[in-house]
Amino acid sequence: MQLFNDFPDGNLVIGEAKKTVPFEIKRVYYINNLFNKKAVRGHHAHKKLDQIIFCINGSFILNLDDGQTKQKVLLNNPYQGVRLGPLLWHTMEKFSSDCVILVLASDYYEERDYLRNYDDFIKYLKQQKCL
Ligand code: T46
Repeated sequence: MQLFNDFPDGNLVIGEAKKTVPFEIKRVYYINNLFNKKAVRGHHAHKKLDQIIFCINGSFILNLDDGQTKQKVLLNNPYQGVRLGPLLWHTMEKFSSDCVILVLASDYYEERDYLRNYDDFIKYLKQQKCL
């Protein structure tokens, strides 16, 4: 992403498909109204979908798991996204009440691309010879 830092008149952040964003963007979605302090979203992995996830306001914790290694990432910088590639089990939690999440996705919504059960995720990794 490209940042034009025009402070005090505001910042401009730009992403261009296949330039600063490493794939063709077919879908954009955002998540807000994250007032429930106990909310945990995600609990899934994608088979093929590539995504970049940004916290464009506030903060939250992104938990990543590739079946072998677990990682916790604090997202609190609107200028730095995290690549959320395929076959990464992820959950999102500890949202600040002003949190706004923006996601750039490489494909249209397709429920068949989701692995929403952790055991199925591990089985799928083994089938794909990733484990
Ligand atoms: C992801 C994380 C970061 C649609 O119908 N179209 C869409 O484009 C999306 C994103 C969702 N939905 C439906 C599917 C569910 O019935 O909206 C409902 C809530 O989706 P979900 O529970 O998957 O929401 P999150 O926040 O757990 O996950 C979302 C994305 O779905 C997922 O791809 O990687 O954000």
